[in-house]
Amino acid sequence: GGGDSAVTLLDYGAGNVQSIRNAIRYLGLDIKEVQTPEDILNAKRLIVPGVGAFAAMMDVLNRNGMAEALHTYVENDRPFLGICLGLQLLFESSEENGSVKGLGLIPGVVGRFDSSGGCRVPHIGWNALKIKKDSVILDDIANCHVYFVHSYRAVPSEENEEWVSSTCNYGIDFISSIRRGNVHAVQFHPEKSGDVGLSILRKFLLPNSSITKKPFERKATKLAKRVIACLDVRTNDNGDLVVTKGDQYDVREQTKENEVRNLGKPVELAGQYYIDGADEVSFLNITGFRDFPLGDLPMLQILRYTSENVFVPLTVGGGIRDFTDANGRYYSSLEVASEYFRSGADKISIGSDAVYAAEEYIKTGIKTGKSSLEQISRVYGNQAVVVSIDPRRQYLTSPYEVGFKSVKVRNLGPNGEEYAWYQCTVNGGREGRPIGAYELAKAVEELGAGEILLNCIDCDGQGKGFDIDLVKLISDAVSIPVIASSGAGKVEHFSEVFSQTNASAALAAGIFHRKEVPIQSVKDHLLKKGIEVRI
Ligand code: 1PR
Repeated sequence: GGGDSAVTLLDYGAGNVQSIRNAIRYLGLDIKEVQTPEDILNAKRLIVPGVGAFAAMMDVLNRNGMAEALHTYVENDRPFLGICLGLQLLFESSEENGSVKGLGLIPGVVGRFDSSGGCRVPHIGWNALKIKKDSVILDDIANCHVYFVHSYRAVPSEENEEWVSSTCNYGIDFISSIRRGNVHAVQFHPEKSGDVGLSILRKFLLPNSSITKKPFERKATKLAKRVIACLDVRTNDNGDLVVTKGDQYDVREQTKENEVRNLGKPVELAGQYYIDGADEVSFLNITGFRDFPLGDLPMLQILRYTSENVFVPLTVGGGIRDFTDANGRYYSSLEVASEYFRSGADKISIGSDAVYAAEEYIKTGIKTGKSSLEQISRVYGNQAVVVSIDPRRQYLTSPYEVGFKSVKVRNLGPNGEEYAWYQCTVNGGREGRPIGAYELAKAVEELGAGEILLNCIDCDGQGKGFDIDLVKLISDAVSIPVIASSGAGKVEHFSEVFSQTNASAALAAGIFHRKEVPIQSVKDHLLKKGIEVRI
């Protein structure tokens, strides 16, 4: 493409740039990819997205002369929109990887959020903006939630005051957007912020467009609790990829044919959940442990199609590990993850392989840097790596019966047991491992996980509520966000998990697939209970 309807995009080879591409195309514009520094200087409008690590980005930009071109472009007040790292690079330096120099256009140093004050790091989720000045692209989105995912931030000061157009509070007030003249940058992800985000992008990309929309009427004040829709995907016996849903991980019907339960088509359902107000959509390729996901091209195809129309974060899991195919070709887990990111995933989720990595780490006390978890988080950042835990409750009469962390349970076991530990499993719950959910959670946090997706085999598909004992145990053990999963049956289960534990998000599958409880009614209920959610 070219001409006036083209926007220039700088892809320096890290993170999920696919999401921003999809949003630009959705708004009807062509994308011109930056190949040389001249492409930057000649751009009519330039977008610099950013997910990944600061040092890796600056390294690439400095080596190929792009940093200098960017400096000139911004200094000349040309139309610019930086996103996330694309905002951070304008500052003097970042502490992300030691101390690394940025472009130095805005006074200030990008530092890490402090988790000691009770805020979980990374800052993941939908938070509210405090608009500081007229910023054109943010006009009419005051009081809206927008999606953040980052561990580093710049803070407002007297020196950078003239740049700051909005701040956001997460433990401290940090800079959520800047604007001076034609130069804009945002710390959040407009491409993942639903209709609000698309409206921000539209204002930057199509400043003269005459689409007048009525302003959003919302009441955001702080980080919202997230409601996530999960799609367990697998091939059925006819070879079609379907959304399925198990009872305690058994996804087959209790009929003579014993067929895999089919609850719908993945792309269609994900699109519907986005429209219904899901804050995030997760795909779990539940047979990924035995089928190689890159051989499973339909899964990549599902991601591609879904991400074209779904502008909230997409997570994909299943089968992320090193693999050697039938021809002896070796694929690293990093290659598998990269393929998922390229196809439109914003986060990847690791199950079985993280259990092995944690066991090894606990045994040796050494971080080898070689596990899939460590490798992927080093390249894509912690915030892009979720660890999915599949624990099974094991009752105990005494907490000293095992060497794993146990809890006093609210509901006694079948033989009146008062305690339980939560045994981790691999391969979709098929094999129990000698490690507890508590030990695993702490180990994977140290190895670089940015978030925990906490399932519970006992509760899965039962509709009797989340396992509060388990969610409390894990969300109190780590300082990364925890997603409570398994067992949601009615709206009250969501307020229960948010009021009784420190979960940051709650995930459900069956009730949404069977249309028993609409996402909107979950949110209405949470609002009524005084729990902030994104509307
Ligand atoms: O081990 O890295 O290949 O990842 C496999 C992934 O697939 C893991 O995230 C694992 O949780 C998931 N998985 C494997 N087998 C199953 C199964 O059901 N047989 N599904 C499975 C996990 C749990 C949630 C479910 C919630 C909510 N399903 O995804 O959506 O329990 O359900 P509900 O609201 O209906 O109760 P790897």
